[in-house]
Amino acid sequence: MGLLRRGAPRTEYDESDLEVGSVPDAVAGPHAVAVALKRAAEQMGVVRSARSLLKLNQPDGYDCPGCAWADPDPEHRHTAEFCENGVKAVAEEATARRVDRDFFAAHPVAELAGHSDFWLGQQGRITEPVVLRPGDTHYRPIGWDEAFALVAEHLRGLASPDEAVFYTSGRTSNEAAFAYQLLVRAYGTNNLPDCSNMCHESTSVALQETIGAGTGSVSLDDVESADVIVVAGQNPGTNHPRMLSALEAAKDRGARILAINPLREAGLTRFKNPQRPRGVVGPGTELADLHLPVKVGGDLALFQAFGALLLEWGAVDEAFIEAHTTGFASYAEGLRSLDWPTVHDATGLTRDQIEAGARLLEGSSATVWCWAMGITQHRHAVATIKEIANLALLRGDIGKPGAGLCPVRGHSNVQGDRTMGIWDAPPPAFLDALEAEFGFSPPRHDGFDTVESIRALRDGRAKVFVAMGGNFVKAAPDTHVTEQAMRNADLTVQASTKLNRSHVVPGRTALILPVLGRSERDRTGGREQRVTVEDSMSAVHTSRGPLTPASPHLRSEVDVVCSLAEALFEPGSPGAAIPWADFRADYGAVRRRIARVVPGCTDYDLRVDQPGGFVMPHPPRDSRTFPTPEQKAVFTTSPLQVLSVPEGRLLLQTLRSHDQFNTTIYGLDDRYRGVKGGRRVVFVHPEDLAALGHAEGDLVDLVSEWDEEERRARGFRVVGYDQPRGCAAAYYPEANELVPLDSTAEGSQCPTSKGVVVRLEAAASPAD
Ligand SMILES: Nc1nc2c(c(=O)[nH]1)N[C@H]1C(S)=C(S)[C@@H](COP(=O)(O)OP(=O)(O)OC[C@H]3O[C@@H](n4cnc5c(=O)[nH]c(N)nc54)[C@H](O)[C@@H]3O)O[C@H]1N2
Ligand SMILES: Nc1nc2c(c(=O)[nH]1)N[C@H]1C(S)=C(S)[C@@H](COP(=O)(O)OP(=O)(O)OC[C@H]3O[C@@H](n4cnc5c(=O)[nH]c(N)nc54)[C@H](O)[C@@H]3O)O[C@H]1N2
Ligand SMILES: [Mo]
Repeated sequence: MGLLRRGAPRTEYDESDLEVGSVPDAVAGPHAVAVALKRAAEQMGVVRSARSLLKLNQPDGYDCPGCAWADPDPEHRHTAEFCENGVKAVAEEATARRVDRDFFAAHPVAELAGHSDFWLGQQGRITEPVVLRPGDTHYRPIGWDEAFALVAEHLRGLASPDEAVFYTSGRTSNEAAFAYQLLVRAYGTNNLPDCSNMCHESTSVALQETIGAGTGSVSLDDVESADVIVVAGQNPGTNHPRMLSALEAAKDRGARILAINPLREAGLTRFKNPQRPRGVVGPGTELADLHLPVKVGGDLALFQAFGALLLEWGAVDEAFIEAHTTGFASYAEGLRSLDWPTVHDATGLTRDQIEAGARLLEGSSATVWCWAMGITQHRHAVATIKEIANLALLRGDIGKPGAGLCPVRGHSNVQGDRTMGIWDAPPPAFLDALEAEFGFSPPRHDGFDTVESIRALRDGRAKVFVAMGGNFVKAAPDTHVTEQAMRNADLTVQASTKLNRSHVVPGRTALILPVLGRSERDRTGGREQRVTVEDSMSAVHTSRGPLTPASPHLRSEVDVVCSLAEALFEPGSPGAAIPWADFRADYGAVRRRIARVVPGCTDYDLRVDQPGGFVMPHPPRDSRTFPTPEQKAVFTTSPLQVLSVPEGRLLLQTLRSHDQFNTTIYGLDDRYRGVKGGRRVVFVHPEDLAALGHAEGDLVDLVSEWDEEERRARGFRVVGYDQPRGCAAAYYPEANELVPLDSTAEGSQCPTSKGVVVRLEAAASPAD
């Protein structure tokens, strides 16, 4: 370690360094942690690394800014309660590199726009507010008060509050999220799109309809004590590495794991736990007992087939069905006529493979269903998740120890943000509670979600775009359309920690407001502040960063919201009556309002301080009560849909490499898939390659075909990779330009990032 120095930012990468090797058969282990610690020391220095990592995910520390996987009980936490990718997330945020006024003076925006996302992110933390005015070539420093006045002036000048859009990325704390939605609704709109519109929205819609609650029904204990755990459309080895420890604990107790994934993801097949001696020297734990390599988009058919077999075998919990559900008869009726040839066509699986999966479920005394983006980002995602709910209901697997629904969320606080009211379609009861508490009439019509916001900006129906974190331009689908939409805006405002693509695709006027990150001490109002977050299993707890902020000019997100509100609301207006100064001075004042407005948050300010926090109520989990209109859990019937792909085309999914957090690129290696030194690759089955007249290593353009439109992403290297025939994979966000804005999930409007019809064409030139 002593030899490691804080390196200079790495420069542009060159895809000619790309190497493709073999896929490892085990993940994690000491090597992974060593890689991560080296990165941390490079970015932060050794002392800052140690100080920050020892507080990560500890009861008196801060919540990891990586994924939303739950923490063990305080007494079961390790001193080092983090994973390789958590260390990378902290290193990225706590880096010692800085983007200051000299940096902006040296680099015109046009030049910055020519750099890769990797390069932009590597430049360091933004240190003071900057503005790009119409006609200017460079961002220039601006004072905080002047910045707030500028935003307020734009917002007040709009013909309607619905001409402004307020995006949130799921890292925002509960306090900031609550204050933000309050500001936006007091201003007069529900235009609160968030990253979950591109993520688990399909889950929220499906679960709300079937069990009456949009969140999962399990605790970490349930996962660890399950008999069978299904992991569908999720790559935990990369995206939720701490989940592997829970899977390992479950296996130690005899659980079996069913992996459903077109790819044989390394994390699911073998795991070496760096926390345990056996993981360091031994062979590790074999995780998945059965892997079903389903075709991309084939899960709806697979889950219907599971249902049909379980019904045929009489493997159903009749007492549960009778007491707690409705709609069973028509569900069972629908499955009796299941069209098996279509099932095989859709799944690419044989009857034997499907039966093997169903036998696992049949023999299980308690099943936990985990899923993520491989399920939610398809045209028929909502229907697919409703089938997961059907299977759980069929087996009585809700509200029972060791069983339940476990949508594995992405961003560390995406679930909390929704609980706090970051929602373009808020439930009327939430608006009633806001109205009663704050005495203004919130808008009652739904706002714009992510896709609708892009359309509105594109068409001139929205003119101001404000982002509380995230990288909207790069995360959203249809990159060229989204970029044009953003450039159409009169004003774009980004509250950010690091530079990203959204800063270099500005509106006519653009502001960057640099904020504190999760790892930093927050002394807003002259006192030590803490914030709260909610994890994927509805546990709410506090988070307090240990590090000195990257710059003395940074403000907290709560401060930014409150200060903007003070600049925006004219004296005498309902928004001005809200005590923004009190909120900023003491976040406890926000928490006391949360307690009175948000269901399940009684005594919030007291309960979050219990060790490990508290768990949000969840009627299906807690008491098998289902707050649907029928007051029962609802079996649903959905038509069997198959994603058909014309001859000579492939169905492309866009996924994450092991070296990124969403649009933040940490490095260029996807170790678990054998890729080194590059990201513009497309994974295709070797026989499909031969059939399509391409060879490994060829340079191709990916051309997406949708509704008679074509979109082209240039210069991808072909990598032969085992997966069902007819499927392909490329990395997000490089492939986002292929995802059509109007291609969305039915019922949730989530972009279909995992189901894009493409053809490969020999590339005329390398990537532009
Ligand atoms: N290190 C790291 N951690 C992260 C993130 C990150 O970028 N980096 N992102 C965070 C966020 S916001 C999220 S939402 C989560 C995402 O976590 P994941 O959902 O695991 O992320 P993806 O890489 O999109 O992986 C999707 C998986 O689904 C599979 N898949 C694709 N299509 C299908 C299909 O049709 N059926 C089935 N059964 N499987 C399919 C893919 O092969 C892949 O294994 O991770 C969070 N954690
Ligand atoms: N094709 C395709 N597209 C996808 C997906 C996919 O699988 N395929 N996945 C989708 C999913 S699941 C998601 S969740 C979205 C993600 O969409 P976003 O949440 O918008 O994207 P991120 O890349 O997570 O945002 C990173 C930026 O957040 C800022 N940031 C980091 N920490 C903080 C903080 O503490 N405060 C503030 N204010 N800013 C901070 C930094 O400036 C950083 O550059 O992308 C979606 N897009
Ligand atoms: Mo996500």
